Amino acid sequence: MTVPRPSANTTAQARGTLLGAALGDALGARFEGEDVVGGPSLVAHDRAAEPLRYTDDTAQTIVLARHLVQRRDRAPVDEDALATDLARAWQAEPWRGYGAGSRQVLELVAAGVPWPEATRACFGGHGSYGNGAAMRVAALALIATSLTHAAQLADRTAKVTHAHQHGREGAELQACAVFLALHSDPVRPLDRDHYLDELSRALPSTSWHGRIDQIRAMPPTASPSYAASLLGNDATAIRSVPMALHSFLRYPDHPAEAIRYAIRAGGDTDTIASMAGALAGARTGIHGLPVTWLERLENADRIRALADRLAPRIPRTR
Ligand code: R7I
Ligand code: MG
Ligand code: MG
Repeated sequence: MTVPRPSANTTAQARGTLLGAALGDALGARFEGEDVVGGPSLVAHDRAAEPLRYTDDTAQTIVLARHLVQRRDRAPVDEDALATDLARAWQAEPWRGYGAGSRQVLELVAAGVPWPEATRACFGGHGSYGNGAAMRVAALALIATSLTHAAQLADRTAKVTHAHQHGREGAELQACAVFLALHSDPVRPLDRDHYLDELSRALPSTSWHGRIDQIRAMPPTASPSYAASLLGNDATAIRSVPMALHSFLRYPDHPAEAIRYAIRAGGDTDTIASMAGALAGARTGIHGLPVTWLERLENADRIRALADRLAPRIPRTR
């Protein structure tokens, strides 16, 4: 098979996607769990010189990106292998701040329990509806050939840790949202209504349509805390992916502003900012990300190298 040569644009966008996700995570990590994040403490953190260390969000994003690179021409997702890869990553770095449900699932998988069984062992047997599957999904958007494909791949990667329908659909929504951002025309202003219409159509489940309508109805000047009061800002998928989407739609051409807005909403700051960063970074490419942040980011070279391996697989749509 001939591997298409990446254009400067696809390389920049692949880098923007993965590094945008990592930057949001690493910047937001310091504030995870705080109700409200004040401007001054965010500015101080933003301008500090210390390294930006990422959390489980990026650790798992890297696992998935590496999985896609390693599988190359084969079916892009192998659920058993992905579950094992995620469990190994958790074993290697259990201190990255994993959610309680994911920790439990990955511990069982590491002990040899098949993932379909392990995922049902938590939260009373119905599985997790946390945002852990959504937060790691960005790389899938780089190789997806359509919105439907993005949603299908997302579901296959989500279910190895998140059995609950909402945990899986959150991943579908985020993968589709990154796909649309990646393939949006960077020269024209993003058409917010059209973008949300496409997302509504892409998701077979109607349980998210109400959330998408809430994003659509959000006043353009909504403060981060007001938006969080309507859309949520916790570690469940249904109360975090919409907030990330809204943060991106506030600043579709300014990843740093989208990330800052998401963090100022408080709550699950690393994860919401990571998802917002992936969305905005996919649209602007790496050139939209602040160099001063990239210089401080842990393992930035490794993440960039993974993006470069996936860039040739971004389908040309324009
Ligand atoms: O989804 P998951 O990996 O969590 C990701 C979060 C992100 O914020 C990361 O940055 C990291 O901090 O963790 O892990 P889960 O524990 O499965 O889900 C996250 C949270 O959602 C849980 O800890 C619960 O608070 C909540 N949750 C549920 N609560 C009640 N019943 C998820 N599923 C349920 C449920 O079924
Ligand atoms: Mg985290
Ligand atoms: Mg988090």
